[in-house]
Amino acid sequence: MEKRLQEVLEKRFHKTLDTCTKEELFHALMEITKEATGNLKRNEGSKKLYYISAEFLIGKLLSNNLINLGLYEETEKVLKSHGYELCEIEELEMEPSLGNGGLGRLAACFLDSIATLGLPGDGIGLNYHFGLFQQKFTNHKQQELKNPWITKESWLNRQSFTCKVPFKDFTMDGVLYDIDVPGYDSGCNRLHLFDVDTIDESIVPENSINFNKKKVQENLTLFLYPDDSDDAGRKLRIYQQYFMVSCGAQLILKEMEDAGYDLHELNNHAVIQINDTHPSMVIPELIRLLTEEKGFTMDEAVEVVSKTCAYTNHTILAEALEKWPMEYLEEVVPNLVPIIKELDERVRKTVKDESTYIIDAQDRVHMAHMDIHYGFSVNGVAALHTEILKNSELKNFYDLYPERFNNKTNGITFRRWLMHCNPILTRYIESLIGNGFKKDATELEKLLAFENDETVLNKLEEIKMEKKLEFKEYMEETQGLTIDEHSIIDVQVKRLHEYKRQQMNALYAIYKYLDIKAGNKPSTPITMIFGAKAAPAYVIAKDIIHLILCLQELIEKDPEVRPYFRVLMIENYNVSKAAKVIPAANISEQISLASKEASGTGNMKFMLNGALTLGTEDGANVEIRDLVGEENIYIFGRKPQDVIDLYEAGTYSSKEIYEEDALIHKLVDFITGEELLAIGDEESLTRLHRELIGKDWFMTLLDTKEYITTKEKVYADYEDRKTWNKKALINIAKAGFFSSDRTIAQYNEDIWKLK
Ligand code: GPK
Repeated sequence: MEKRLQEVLEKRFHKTLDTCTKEELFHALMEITKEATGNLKRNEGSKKLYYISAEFLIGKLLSNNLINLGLYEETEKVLKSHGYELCEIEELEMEPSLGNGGLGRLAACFLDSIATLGLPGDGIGLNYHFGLFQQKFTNHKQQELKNPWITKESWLNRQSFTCKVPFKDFTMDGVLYDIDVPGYDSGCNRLHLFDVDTIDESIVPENSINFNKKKVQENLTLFLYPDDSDDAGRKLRIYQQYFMVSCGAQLILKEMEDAGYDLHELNNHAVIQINDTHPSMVIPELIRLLTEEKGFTMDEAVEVVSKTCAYTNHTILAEALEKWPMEYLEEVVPNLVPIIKELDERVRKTVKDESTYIIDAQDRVHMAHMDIHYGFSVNGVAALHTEILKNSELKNFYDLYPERFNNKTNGITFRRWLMHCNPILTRYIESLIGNGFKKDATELEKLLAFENDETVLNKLEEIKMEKKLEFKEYMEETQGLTIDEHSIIDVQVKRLHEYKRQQMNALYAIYKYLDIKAGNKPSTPITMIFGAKAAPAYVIAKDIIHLILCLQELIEKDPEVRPYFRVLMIENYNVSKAAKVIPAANISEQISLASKEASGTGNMKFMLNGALTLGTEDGANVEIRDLVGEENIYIFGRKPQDVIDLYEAGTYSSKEIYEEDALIHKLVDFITGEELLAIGDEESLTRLHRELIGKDWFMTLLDTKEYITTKEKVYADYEDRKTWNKKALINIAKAGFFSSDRTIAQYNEDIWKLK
């Protein structure tokens, strides 16, 4: 590595390792890493997976690629001997922001594991120039800025493949950029990101994310639609989706033909995993291409496509299940309309249950319905989630096709979420149980042998302290906030959504503030950390951010409270920041309304890094509890079935709770009390107050009391550090199940069947 680095630095900059700047070193390292990845052998086989997704939240790649190539430690040593830290150099990389949250990050973890398991499988998506917006806090509010992440030199490699995508009024030329995806000690796959050359970045002004939505040729791949819940700006989204699937379908068919396969046997050589409904139009698009260009009859095309496509559902929230008005499709993709109608007709001929039709009585096209009728597999992302799909949300489909339904509990790549973000913990684990866990995560269970070993438990605590100090330094540099490393670090980081109930955590903060004001000082100081972006059009979500930032301000300025209790919000929470805060956390907040969080994956990252979960019986929290045991997790709140029944009965009234419970009344009213009104915006705080009392669709007040008691218990338990450390060790030891290598092995075993 040293020799190669010197060569590249000399050739490109006429510098050496001792005279170059950090930027030059970064560029040289990137070039070498790209070259090494490009030299890896491609994973191959007679059948190939295409993972098609509107989002791939890959994060920075330099360190992770070095890890996967087996070059990380050597590089670190070489740099150190010349006075550099690799972690400083990696800061220079821009973070690609090609995803919103969990769904996009999952796709990125999956790519890593697919390559690592040596399976031939490529990602297909879009090359958004500004990706997801960048978040700034001004006047205690979220402000959105564009995020230009693509630099002159990047991981993107332009390819010669091009294709034509026919819209109603014009045709667009798709071009392709690839990013190499090296497996850990394995071969390499690719992430295919489609783009258009006519994009005009200059139509977006500085300091905003506004642009003319009508000029599709110029704006198509500018932004990732910054919304994973509601649906404004819809037509552009249909343009994006169709562009993605048409380019993807054309690439797939070309690769199949180039390999010499008969397209009538497409399903023997390709499998397409549809990541949520955003890529669903790949089904009618493939049928269109096969019938219009490849001489297939409709029957033949429908049959082979149905045997090739599989669908993953990531939510039961109705507003996130896409339903496009037929009118829009007619305006944007008229080519697909007759095919979608034909697919719907075929369902109507054989199925009585109208609730499963693709086109409903209001002439809306239900994308998930199309996926289920014309795919061979439907999976949920955690055991509980899949059960809810089968028994309630998608029951009518389960009755029709029980054999298609299966569960694939999510996972995370341990390369990024342990080896990269927590090298000291990784090295320590290795010293205890050897390095087998890096290839087989279940070997982490060997740590259980040390659950009563005080030296080991103390060392775990020391490592946590070291990660807290690193995080402290980072927060100081980036936001000028000085964290107390001796405090208990209690973290809720994830997209801002009412169902995730950051507002309940904020009510706890109010409770604690008032309690300290009343003279009850916690024995160990508490630092509550939030990090969250809200969809720009999601008003209440932004009000919740406002509330948290106002609380932060109130407490930071209060010398009576600040030494004991603080509320801090990480600005522009993203993958890189996740990798910094998660290893520093003691408590992992997973407090969604039971039944609403399909899985969660942050919960897995925290546990792997030795934080204890404070959570509801929701998503993968249930599986975490089953693995670690009741005594090593803090579960509270209404159970999923109770919540489902409450919605069914329609009897939940937050107003009743507010009026009958004096404590809750006081906490909620604090939102519009004089302290916060002196800091924040009256309109925003009043709207949130009104929402919590008048609607509270995600039942915050239902669980607030039990949340407060449980959290008090967690903080009290932290005082017995030995027991706490033992719980942390058990969490790490049991995290192996949540490796995405396991998840991907199961996808392959049950769905993809690649060799
Ligand atoms: C689910 F439907 C969606 C969506 O649009 N975006 C998104 O990030 C998440 N998700 C779920 O909310 C998580 O529970 C889950 O772990 C994640 O997808 C990955 O499956």
